[in-house]
Amino acid sequence: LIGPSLYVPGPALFLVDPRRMEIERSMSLLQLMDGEGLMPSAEEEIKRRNAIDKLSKIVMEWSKRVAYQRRLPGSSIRDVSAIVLIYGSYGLGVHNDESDIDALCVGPCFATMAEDFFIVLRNMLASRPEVSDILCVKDARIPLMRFKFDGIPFDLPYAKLNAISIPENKDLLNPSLLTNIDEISWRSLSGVLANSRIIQLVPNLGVYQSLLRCIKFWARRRGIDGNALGFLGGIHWAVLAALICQRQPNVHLGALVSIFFHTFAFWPWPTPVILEDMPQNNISIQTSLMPIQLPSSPNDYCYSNITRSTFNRIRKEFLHGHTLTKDFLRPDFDWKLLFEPFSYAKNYSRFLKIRLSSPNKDELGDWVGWVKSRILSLILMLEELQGFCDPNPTEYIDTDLLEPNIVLFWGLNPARSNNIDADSIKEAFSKNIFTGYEGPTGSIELKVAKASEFPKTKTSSGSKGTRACWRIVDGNQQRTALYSKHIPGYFVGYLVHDGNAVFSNVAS
Ligand code: 3AT
Ligand code: MN
Ligand code: MN
Repeated sequence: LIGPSLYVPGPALFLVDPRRMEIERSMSLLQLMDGEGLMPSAEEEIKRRNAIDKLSKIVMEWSKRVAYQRRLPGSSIRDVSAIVLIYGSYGLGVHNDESDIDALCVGPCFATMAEDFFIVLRNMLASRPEVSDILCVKDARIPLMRFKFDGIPFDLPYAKLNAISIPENKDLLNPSLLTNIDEISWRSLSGVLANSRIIQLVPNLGVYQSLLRCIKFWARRRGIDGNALGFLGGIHWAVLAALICQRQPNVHLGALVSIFFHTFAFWPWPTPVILEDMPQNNISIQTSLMPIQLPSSPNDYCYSNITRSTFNRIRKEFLHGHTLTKDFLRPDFDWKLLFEPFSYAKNYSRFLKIRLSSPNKDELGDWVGWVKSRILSLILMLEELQGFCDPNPTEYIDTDLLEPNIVLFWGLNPARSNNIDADSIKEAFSKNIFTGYEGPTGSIELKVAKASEFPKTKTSSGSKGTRACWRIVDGNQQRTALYSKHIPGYFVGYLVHDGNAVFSNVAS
């Protein structure tokens, strides 16, 4: 295996029955995780199982309906089938009550993505009372439908196999079925294949699941989870955790966590993280700062959006995690410190506050989804202009605003460089990062905010300090919302309205 040498605990660790201590530490970690609600509740599990069953039935019915529309003979229609395969965190058994369910719809050769999946199946889903908030993400690397089923968020991509009837789960990985598949279907299948490969590669599934749960919890608390904003996503954490389990088959959870941080604190990036060795000449050229092999196609890497800034943030967190866990057998050791939430207010003096709102609740989701798809461009641009830009993956609701809204915060600059102003944001607009939205009205406001304005909780913007003068300009009318308190600073307002976009820069 490529990478740094294996972790060998120093002799000090063996002074007092280290094995018993290790077991004790592992138990206390599991207890802490349990107390944090990281394991799904039995009730929620049943709800999820039911939703998956119902979705499977709908997808099966859909395949028959499409076969009928295609005028397949009745005898063939009997054989036609489509199935749903679960992958992602749910498929690995590391989900909690808040995770989405990643379900792949696998359909027959005649059911097209553009028409049958995105129109026929979409409409079938939309007509069900269990389904809400359907969103079709068509031009992504992996196109998918996103919706809630019985309130549970689903991601549903589509793969088309070269067959009329799709066999149940276990036969699907049969190579003969996986020939002559189009590029997008192949990409969509990769998640399912990656999961089954990981499960084959780890020596003890239960221990692996606990380690991965723990690492994902840590990553969420430290604000470095999520591919969309340039951090590491579920698949990346899954591979990193698998590597540690693979290398240390006989080690308890507590020690694995410590080894995890030791390993990645000193990992010589861009040396790739590889679970399965492949003939070197086959591996594609790595373009990421943190290349991580994709388990389903060992010649490839997990798709990554890591930027210079997120790369540094993640590495700092690995190092911090290592500092906290290297002496995990110490008598006064406490796991709690590891999961302490990252303090944005302490680490940055100013933020970029991005507030998205819509007069109509039903339209907010589309608008937020669209803006988020452009956010990476904004991050890269700000990084270019300012040297770095650290996104915060947590979203907030501004309870002061009457319209449905969502607030995103970015750490802009630590105390050493205080001179970031609205000009860089203005530049973002001049580069048209936020133009081209074709949905209904939505507005976006960007403001450089002070650390004291940073919200304390996820669901409220900490209204005490945040009241400011917001001005929204849409070309024809100016709407100024005045609140009781003023905070000096710059504000750039921007409203997308029927394709007309204007921005203004107001010093309040
Ligand atoms: P969560 O518990 O949902 O946060 P997850 O592992 O389920 O973690 P996602 O829902 O984001 O993560 O993604 C579901 C799967 O989609 C995981 C992986 O098989 C595939 N996938 C996601 N992002 C990538 C990527 N960047 N490269 C390759 N595969 C990916
Ligand atoms: Mn998921
Ligand atoms: Mn997902």
